[in-house]
Amino acid sequence: MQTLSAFDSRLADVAGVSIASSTEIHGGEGAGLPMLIVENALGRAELTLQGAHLTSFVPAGGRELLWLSPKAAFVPGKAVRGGIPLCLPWFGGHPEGKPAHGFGRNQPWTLVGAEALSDGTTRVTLELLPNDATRALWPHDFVFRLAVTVGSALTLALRVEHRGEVTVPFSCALHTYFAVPDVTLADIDGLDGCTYINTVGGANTRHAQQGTLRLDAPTDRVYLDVPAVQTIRTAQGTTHIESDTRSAVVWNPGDFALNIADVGEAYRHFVCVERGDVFDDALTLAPGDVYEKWLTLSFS
Ligand code: TA6
Repeated sequence: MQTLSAFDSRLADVAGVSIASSTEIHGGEGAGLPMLIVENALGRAELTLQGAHLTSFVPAGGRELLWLSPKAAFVPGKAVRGGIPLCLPWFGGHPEGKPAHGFGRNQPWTLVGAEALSDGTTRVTLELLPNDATRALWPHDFVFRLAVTVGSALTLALRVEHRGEVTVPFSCALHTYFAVPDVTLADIDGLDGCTYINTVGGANTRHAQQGTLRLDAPTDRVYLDVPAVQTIRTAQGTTHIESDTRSAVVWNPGDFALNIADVGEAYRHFVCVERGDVFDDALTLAPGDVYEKWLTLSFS
């Protein structure tokens, strides 16, 4: 299992970021995964070092914004179900049958920075560098970095530096699972007029979104060239999603989830609104290119 080096622990101590195993926090068997807990007067977040994967964010005095499956397993090499998996360096299926959503979410990232900022927020920075497993899937040098800033809002700033020698296709998404009391009663705004690709059951049809989106059946849609802000409104309040990425993917498997071992009936309690650059909004990275995008989540 991945462990925190003495250097990692020192960084965490300096910033008042604590370290725990997923078994201590979420139960389960075995050693679990190492986690960071980032807490200040404005908010609290949890993440696994594996995948630099947020699993919880609660603004002070507020409610949990992220959905974590009650069946989530914290196992090395397997993406945790819920929270914010990072899908990169490709989103969705791979033409050569490589693992869906890339390898970023399955790899052990390293804590490289932790600081308490003057505005009361706390920032931790994690990094992934190439290793044998990534080279087997993607034979290119790179530096992936994720800076996570925890306050009354949660901001994820992703930086991808392509250090390889050839131009490569690149797509990515911050695959956020939002906690909602009932997915069929959540109003999603900020997509009106956008073109979307319906991919349910392997379909690939294009449509235009009209008005507010409500999910009453299995949904898997890629919205292209979206506005910066989307909202999810429920009886509990409104979640705000803001990003400088171009795409938004809206996913809930509905009762298909009964065939997904780590979701099941719990599908009723989340909706994924994922910001990223995917499908028509995907790009290529030339040697030396740097891709930098951010996502901010808040609640009112
Ligand atoms: O983002 C939507 C999606 O690509 C769906 O098609 C669905 O498969 C989902 O992601 C979850 O993928 P995962 O590999 O985490 O089971």
